Amino acid sequence: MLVSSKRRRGLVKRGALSLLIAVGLSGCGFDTTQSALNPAGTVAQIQARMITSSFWIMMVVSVVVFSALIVAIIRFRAKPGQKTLPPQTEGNNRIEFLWTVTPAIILALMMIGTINQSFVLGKIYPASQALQVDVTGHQFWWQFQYPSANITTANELHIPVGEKVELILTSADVMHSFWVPRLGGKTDLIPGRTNYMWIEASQPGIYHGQCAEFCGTGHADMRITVDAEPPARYAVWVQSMTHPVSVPPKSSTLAYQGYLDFASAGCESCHTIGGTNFAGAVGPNLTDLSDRLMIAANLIPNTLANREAWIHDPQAVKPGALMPNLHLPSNEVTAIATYLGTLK
Ligand SMILES: [Cu+2]
Repeated sequence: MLVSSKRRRGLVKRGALSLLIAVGLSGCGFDTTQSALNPAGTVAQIQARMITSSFWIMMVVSVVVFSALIVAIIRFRAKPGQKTLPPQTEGNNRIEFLWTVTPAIILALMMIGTINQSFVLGKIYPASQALQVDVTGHQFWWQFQYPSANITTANELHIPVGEKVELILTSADVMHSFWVPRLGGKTDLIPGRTNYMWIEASQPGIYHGQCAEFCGTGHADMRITVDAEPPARYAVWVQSMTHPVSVPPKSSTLAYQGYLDFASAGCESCHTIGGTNFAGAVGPNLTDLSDRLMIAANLIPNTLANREAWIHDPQAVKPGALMPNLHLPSNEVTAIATYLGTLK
């Protein structure tokens, strides 16, 4: 059938468009902010190298196998009029030997590489060799504690660039999994058990991650931000966490009112704020909150309006959030949100 060139062009265009939509729908994008193939740290680099080298070895194997298959299909297909079977070669010792030994050698080489790297990645670094951070998974947020500096924070992990960080992982409730793809693979946080993983950022930046083990309604909104900073900036952060400015002066009327409301509304029974006597241990530690980029486990930017929305009705912002709706009047909500914005 003849197809006019106009019609052909139309078909090509429609075909290209369908392909584009198919790629889009399959989630196949070019966003590499959470890609294990875009490593930004030693561990992730080792893992990405293992992924790509196995991929290319398998590609070579596939090309060889499929080429042989295609050649066999074309060259040895039945000729027209051919009635008898071609010469049968089963039991050819040389070929049997070759296709048993070759894959065994390839797999053995890959196994040696993998086992070798498993020891590198599985090493547990003591405090003398790496910054230690205790990570506790909660429904649905992350707690980070730095025993050496006596710091507790939530959801945003600060680390110095170029330094090994040993993460000591456990859970306060159900299973979670710590996953920041550009810094390293996943490790589970299991109640009653301690797991270890180390990371080392090779360049400063903000690295995103999320819980990778279904842990309840808020699982998809249980996000992690890692802020990898040059050592001098990291030291400034440590300083601000260990010397927090947490009680607003009485002259800053609204913030001071928020400070009072924080206690009277009962927020302090769940939250700690360093530098005050608010010492609740159920919810995230809010010390230095104004320095955080995001709130609600990195779900929404840390703005006054978002803090108000969150305090006003946490479940509306993040379904499944365990912070109760205290039904506070809006003037109290605004005062508390303003106060939280002053925590440095
Ligand atoms: Cu989780």
